[in-house]
Amino acid sequence: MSDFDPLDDNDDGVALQETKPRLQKPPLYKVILLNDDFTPMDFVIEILMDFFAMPEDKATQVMLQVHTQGVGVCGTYTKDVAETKVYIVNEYSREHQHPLLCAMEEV
Ligand code: TYC
Repeated sequence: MSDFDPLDDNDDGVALQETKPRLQKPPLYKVILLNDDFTPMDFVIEILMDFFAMPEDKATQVMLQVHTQGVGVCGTYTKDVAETKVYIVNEYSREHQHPLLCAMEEV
């Protein structure tokens, strides 16, 4: 006959504590633009509007921040999205023969 008794708690006195599943938040990356002396300001504004969905006034502000401070943040994204943005911006700049550099760094 089976030892299993449904009226017994069948835990042999061992207390089991359930662990809550905790999801880690994915690391985030800032996509940044670097200043140079050659890329036209209008081209940088166009990049910020077209690839980072900024309105013109915000794009102008960020472009001027890069121009005066050397670096500026375009946005913060998960790794895959940041990598894709960096890639398409650098490709687009290269296709238009501008030395504009886009990069990413962990937040
Ligand atoms: N410094 C450039 C100029 O004077 C403008 C510029 C701004 C270039 C931002 C790159 O990421 C940049 N034409």
